Amino acid sequence: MKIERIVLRQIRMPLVHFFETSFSRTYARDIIIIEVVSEGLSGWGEITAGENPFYNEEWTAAAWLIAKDYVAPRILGKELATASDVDPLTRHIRGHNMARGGVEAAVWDLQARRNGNPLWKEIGGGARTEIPCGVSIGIQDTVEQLLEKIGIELAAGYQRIKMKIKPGWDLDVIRQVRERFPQIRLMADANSAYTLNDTARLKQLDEFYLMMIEQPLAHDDIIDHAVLQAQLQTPVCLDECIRSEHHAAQAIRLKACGIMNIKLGRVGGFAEAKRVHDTCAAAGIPVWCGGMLEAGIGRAHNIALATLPNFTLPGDVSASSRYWKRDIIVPPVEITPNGTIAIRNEPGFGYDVDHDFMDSVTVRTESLSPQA
Ligand code: OSB
Ligand code: MG
Repeated sequence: MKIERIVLRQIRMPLVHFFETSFSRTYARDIIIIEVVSEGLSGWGEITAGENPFYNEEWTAAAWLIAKDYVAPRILGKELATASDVDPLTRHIRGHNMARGGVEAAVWDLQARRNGNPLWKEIGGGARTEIPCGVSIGIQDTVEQLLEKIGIELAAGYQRIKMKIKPGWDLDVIRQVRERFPQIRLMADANSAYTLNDTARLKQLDEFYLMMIEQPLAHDDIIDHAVLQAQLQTPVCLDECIRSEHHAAQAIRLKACGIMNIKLGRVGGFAEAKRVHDTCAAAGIPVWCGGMLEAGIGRAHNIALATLPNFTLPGDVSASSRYWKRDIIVPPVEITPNGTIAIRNEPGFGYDVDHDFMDSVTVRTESLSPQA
């Protein structure tokens, strides 16, 4: 497979509701969509970087430059035996996994279409025909608003609730959620808002029998998480600090977590996501698929990823309508009354790109060809 052209496209879409984490509040997303073209077929990917370098070091404007100046030139015009070749060809770019991963995922989608396979099959998934879904609910202006949102998502069928926490929006709020919803599968995501100095406070979480506490400590830390996990009953789940299979193996060796969140972009694409998955599976660490407020293409890639066997816990992949008035794919991603997303059998990522709508929200494009 020879990639003849790569088209970068930036879209801008307002979120239906703002999304607030311990690091920022987002009202609208600027997302880079990747199209890779070969022999009349297109494969599609999405770069999952945020608008600001606050979740990790990547952001839309920088990801555009990395994709254009470093990732694309390393694969354009090369004869690729398989989509697995993209990862080693771009690996010596330090960091910028989301920019690398968006292009890598597009090549997997292209390969799936060439072979007439659904993407989940192409990556070796297919362990389930429906993926279990949870929702991630941001920090709200009031606890009453949070309780109301949780009620709505539970009524829709979602299997677990993740609430964002930070100092000042933690124990008291979780206590009120637990009083109103004593039985639900509940977890909290701190996005690196605490340090080991907060250990006594974090230990108080144990009384709420949470499924897990996600990335309580620094974004680039594994060691302190191991120190914390030894003192908590609540399982620690790692997100930000796991950027590779190597990190996953180190976290497991140090007993830094009981659960891992895998994000396709954060680890640089499907090849590395599968290696993280396999390492966790071998160690008996369950994983789930995280989200980055993706538009439909990234969302569909996450659904394919979550069909690998060790994705046994409900992930953060939920219906398009929770984020967008209209998505860039048709049909939009929907959930069943059981809180699952049914996988699709069409070749590639399984949905159609809504080209007219995507064009209407596009703010810039650039078409790249092999250098002479
Ligand atoms: O930490 O999982 C996270 C969104 C943006 C950045 C980081 C995170 C999140 C989410 C939302 O929790 C997941 C989603 O609904 O896409
Ligand atoms: Mg997280």
